Amino acid sequence: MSINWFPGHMVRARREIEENLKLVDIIVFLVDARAPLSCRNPELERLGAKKKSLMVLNKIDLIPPQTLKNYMFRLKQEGRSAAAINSLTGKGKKDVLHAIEKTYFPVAEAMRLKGRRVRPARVMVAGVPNVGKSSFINCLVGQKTAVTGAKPGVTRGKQWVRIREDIELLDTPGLMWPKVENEEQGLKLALLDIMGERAYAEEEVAIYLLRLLKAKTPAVISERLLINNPTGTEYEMLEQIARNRGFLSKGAQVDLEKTCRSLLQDFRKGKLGQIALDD
Ligand SMILES: Nc1nc2c(ncn2[C@@H]2O[C@H](COP(=O)(O)OP(=O)(O)OP(=O)(O)O)[C@@H](O)[C@H]2O)c(=O)[nH]1
Ligand SMILES: [Mg+2]
Repeated sequence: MSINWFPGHMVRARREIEENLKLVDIIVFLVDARAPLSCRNPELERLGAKKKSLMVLNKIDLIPPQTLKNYMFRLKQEGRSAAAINSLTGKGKKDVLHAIEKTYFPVAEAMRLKGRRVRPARVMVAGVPNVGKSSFINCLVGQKTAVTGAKPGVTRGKQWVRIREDIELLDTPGLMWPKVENEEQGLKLALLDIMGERAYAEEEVAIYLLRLLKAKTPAVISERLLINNPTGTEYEMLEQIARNRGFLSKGAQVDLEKTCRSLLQDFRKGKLGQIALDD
C-alpha cells in the first residue's frame, strides 16, 4: 500500500509542533480508541519526550467497554498517563481534566519549591488526521469563548483558551502524520479514515474489514450485514451486500465501488457496532 503524504506537509507539520511544544507544559496525544497503538507516531512522541505527555483515547463510544479497560490497563502498565473520552457527549471530560492536573502536578511543585507563583498548565493537543482533535478541543472549551489572548513570544494567531482556573489550552491542534510500519497498520489507519482517500484502494480496505468482522464479530456479518453465507469469500459477501442495498449498475452488475464505500462509511460511523482494531 502506498502512502500519499508529501514530505513538504510533514516538514511543516513537524516544525509547527516543535514551535508549539516550546510554549506548553503538557502535550496531549489524542488517538482513536479503536486503534490507540496504530495511531501513534513514535517520532513525534520523541519530539515531545522532554515534555510531560498524556495520551487521550477519543471516540470511546465506538469500542466495547471491556476493550477500553484492557487498553487503559496496558497503558498504565507501560507507565503512561492516559485518559479516555467521548468528545461528542463529553463523557470522560472530568477524567481528562483530572489527568491533566495530575500530569502538571510535578511541574507546579517545582515552581512552588522555587518560591514562584504557580501559573495555569499550558496544554496542546496533537494527533493524526481525523482522530477528533477539533471535537476534543471544542468539548474541553465548551461554552467558554473567553480567549486569554496571545502571550509574549507567542506567534501571531495563536490563541489560548482558559478551560479551567488552572488549565490553558492552545486552540489549534498539532497535526501529526501517520507513521505506517506495516501493511496491516496501514489498513487500520485507512479503515479509520486517517490515511486520506487517495492513499489506498477502498476495495482492499473493505475486504480487510470483512475479514476482520469474520474473525472478531461474526454476528455482525449475519445480523447487521444480512449475509446468508458467512463463510463465503469476501467478494461473495460484497456481492450480497450490494444486492441487499440495491447497489447495482447496468445489467444488474454489482457496483463494487459504491458498496465498498458504503460499507466503510458504516464502520466509521459505528453502525456495525463497537469494534476495536488493535489487540
Ligand atoms: N463517535 C464519535 N465520533 C467522534 C468523536 N470525536 C469526534 N468524532 C467524529 O470524528 C470525526 C473527526 O472529528 P474532528 O474533530 O474533525 O477530527 P480532527 O482530528 O480535528 O480532524 P482533522 O482536522 O481532519 O485532522 C467527525 O466526524 C467527528 O464528529 C467521539 O468521541 N465519538
Ligand atoms: Mg480538525
